[in-house]
Amino acid sequence: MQKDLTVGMYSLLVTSQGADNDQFDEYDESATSLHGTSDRRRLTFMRTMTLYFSLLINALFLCVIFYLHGQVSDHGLHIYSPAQTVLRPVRRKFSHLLDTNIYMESPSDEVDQAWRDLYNFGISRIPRAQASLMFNKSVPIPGDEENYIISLDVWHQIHCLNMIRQALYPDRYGAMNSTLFLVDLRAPQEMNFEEPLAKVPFDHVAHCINSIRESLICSADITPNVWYWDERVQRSIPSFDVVHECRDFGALKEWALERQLDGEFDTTVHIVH
Ligand SMILES: *[C@@H]1O[C@H](CO)[C@@H](O)[C@H](O)[C@H]1NC(C)=O
Ligand SMILES: CC(=O)N[C@H]1CO[C@H](CO)[C@@H](O)[C@@H]1O
Repeated sequence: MQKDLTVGMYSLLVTSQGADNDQFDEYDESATSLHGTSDRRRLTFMRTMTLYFSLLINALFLCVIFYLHGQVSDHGLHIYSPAQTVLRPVRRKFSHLLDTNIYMESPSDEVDQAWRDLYNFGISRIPRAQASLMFNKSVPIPGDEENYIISLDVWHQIHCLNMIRQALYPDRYGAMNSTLFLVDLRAPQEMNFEEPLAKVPFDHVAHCINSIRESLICSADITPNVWYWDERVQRSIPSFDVVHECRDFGALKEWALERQLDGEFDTTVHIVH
């Protein structure tokens, strides 16, 4: 859209410049036949000046277009998030190839807890005024209709990575792939309460792999990884422990903890809003 506009404005400028020159050529021809060489020189001078002036105007317009275009790119598409007020860029060095941490250890209660601590506060309650600014809308909380339910996608993505991690250890966590949703997506009037709940086939691990894939493609981290010369092995080795520009995860966690929805959310109550 923005690009089309830019190209459109640019071609308009180019076209109008062309039209100016055509007009000038016509005038130049008739002037030459009527007057002498001094007039002709003056005309040549004026023609040159007009050309420079035209180029200058075009250059100025291009600067304005690139400036506006740059502004749009810098600020993204403006999809509102209620957590945007705590976004702070931070520098964060990623792990070295041979580093280890608790999230990489083989499963234990401690490891499970460490993973849960990364996301299990992620269901949030936000005021109606903020909810109304969102691109996609959510629903009010039954019994607390001035507030709406949301969850920042970062918590969902980490939960999904944890699901995939757990799928690697079926002895401890069971077969994650066989997780079926015990929800009935039939309309209430079609429900036959004699029958057990319909099981909707839902492959949680496949969903999570797809979700993380979409998230990575969406955020597309362009931090350059580097190679370094290792004297001992006498070759260049790729390295991932470089500094990235990140979002302040601690600030986002604090944001979510302050707004954590406590208690149950009755999903069967429809509030018309
Ligand atoms: C979010 O908005 C998009 C674009 O209008 C729409 O296609 C999608 O269905 C919406 N999702 C939800 C859950 O409302
Ligand atoms: C590897 C594994 O557990 N696969 C199972 C995933 O779920 C389907 C359907 O429930 C089973 O048929 C697979 O054996």
